[in-house]
Amino acid sequence: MRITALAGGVGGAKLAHGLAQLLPPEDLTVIVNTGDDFEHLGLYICPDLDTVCYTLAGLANPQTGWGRADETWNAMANLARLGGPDWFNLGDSDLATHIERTRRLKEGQTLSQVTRDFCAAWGVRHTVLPMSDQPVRTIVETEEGELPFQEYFVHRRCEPRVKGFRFEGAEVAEPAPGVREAVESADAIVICPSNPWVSIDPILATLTPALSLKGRGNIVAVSPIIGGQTVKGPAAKLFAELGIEPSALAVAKHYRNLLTGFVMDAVDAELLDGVRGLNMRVCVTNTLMRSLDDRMQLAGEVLRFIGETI
Ligand code: FO1
Repeated sequence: MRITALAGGVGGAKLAHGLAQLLPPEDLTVIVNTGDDFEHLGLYICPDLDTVCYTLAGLANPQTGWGRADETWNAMANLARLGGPDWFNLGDSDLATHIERTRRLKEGQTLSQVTRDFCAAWGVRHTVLPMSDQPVRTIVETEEGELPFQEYFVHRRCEPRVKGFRFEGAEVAEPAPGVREAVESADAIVICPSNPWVSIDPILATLTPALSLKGRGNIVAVSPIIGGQTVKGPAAKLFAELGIEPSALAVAKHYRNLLTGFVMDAVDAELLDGVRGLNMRVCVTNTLMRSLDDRMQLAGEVLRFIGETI
């Protein structure tokens, strides 16, 4: 079964990792959000792309989910001592990724070429594609004005109240090479349990002008909201600030025009009829991914759920 997964940060990376344990490399492509990318300290940083690649490679920091396992922080400590900006934590091993990526991009390579080479070097055998080789930037509209994503997310710790989002460049950016083929040849598209507003919407905004996802057979989303809370990150806070009660049902409604199926946690079973009322099939299972076994169990459930209609 050929699966194309759409993923953002840590939650998305975990499900992609589970899927990668169960599917051969030729049957899984992960399309990753690059709306969080930014230039910092003269380096080109792709947080979600790196989170997905490090996770698939088994190199991710198990505590934070982003950055590298067994990391050291000498460069950051010395940068801080010199009075440099230290609000965005770049470990020594992680820095090598940004330095080499920046060098290659300046030389004229594309982000997808660099990602392919890095995946080969890290032993990632499944295909990981940035959503586009051209810049798309998530801009957070807050009560204090517009903020670039990492400025809002890390520097301001998601404190300013959010009014909306826009994805600068999404209307002109083209899907990266391989994205169209991955979408068109997939038996199903899996929207990973990533933040709908800032991880998945930038991908959808970038892909849809060029290729319509709707009506392409199976499109299944896994809820990142469990019992009204997010496992990690600000999705629940964003829903609340946008005037929507955070819940798995709210996630299903967010994607309602796209989905044929929805996967949500057993603690949300009372929302089942509400989600079914949106005209989609529903799978209720354990969606909390604490261990590798959890990731594989959820990935297995998602594949079984999709298999019921193929
Ligand atoms: N997230 C943080 O909350 N604080 C950080 O200092 C931080 C550093 C960082 C460095 C490299 C990287 O790949 C990711 C990093 N992240 C950090 C995570 C990242 O900013 C967000 O999780 C994503 O952009 C949202 O998906």
